[in-house]
Amino acid sequence: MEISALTRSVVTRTHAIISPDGYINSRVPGWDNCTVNVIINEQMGAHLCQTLVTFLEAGKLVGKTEKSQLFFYVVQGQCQVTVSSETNVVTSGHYVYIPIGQTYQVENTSPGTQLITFQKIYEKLDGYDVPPIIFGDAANIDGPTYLGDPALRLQVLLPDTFHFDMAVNIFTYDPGGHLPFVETHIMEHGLTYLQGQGVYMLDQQWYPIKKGDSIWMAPYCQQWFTAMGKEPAVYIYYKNVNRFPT
Ligand code: UGY
Ligand code: MN
Repeated sequence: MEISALTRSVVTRTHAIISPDGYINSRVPGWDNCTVNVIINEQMGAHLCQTLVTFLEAGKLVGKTEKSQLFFYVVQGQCQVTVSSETNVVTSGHYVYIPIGQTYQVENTSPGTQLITFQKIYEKLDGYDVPPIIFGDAANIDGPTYLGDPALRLQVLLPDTFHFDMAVNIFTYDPGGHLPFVETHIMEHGLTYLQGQGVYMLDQQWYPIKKGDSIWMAPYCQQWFTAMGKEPAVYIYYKNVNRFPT
């Protein structure tokens, strides 16, 4: 029998590992007939919000972005998304960027459809317009090698321009592939594993990680990862970018 007093989840001042075994559902106004797991939030000390939404029968999201922009990625399933007056059917691997001040509806969802969302309060830059609505498909985004290592591939899902103050990327590591050095940086991360497994080092602590796990890394949390197992390890991650370091 499994011992229910154990978990792989860890929450510290500089990082968190959130494994699905600890999920408790939240109810969010306007997000109906779905489970919402708030994975990362300011209550943790973070400056982003990351959720996992799993639709039940007749699941639906209706809302308006206000101060925060909303990005979501379809992990599995299918739904119809309307942002302002633009409607598209989206499936696994598709993503949607909703800038501030836009109405949105996610409907006609097939039960079991899952979305990962990232929300960040938008910091507008003088001289740059608010970014446009984006419907994208990760299958159409190139994945060049990362820092010249053929075992690592990075897909950048949002345009890298000063209009945007957040990036969302998909990082793929072949088994044995690893970050080339321990990163120590001002940007914060939120991420979820879409596939595979490996070991993450966060502030000198070592954690086994696998598909379905999520990680928060505060600014300056030291980070390094190596992929293990028989298939590539893949995670989708958020990063705050492109603003003056006040
Ligand atoms: O973009 C990044 O900072 C990325 N290389 N970090 C990470 O995957 N932990
Ligand atoms: Mn990093």
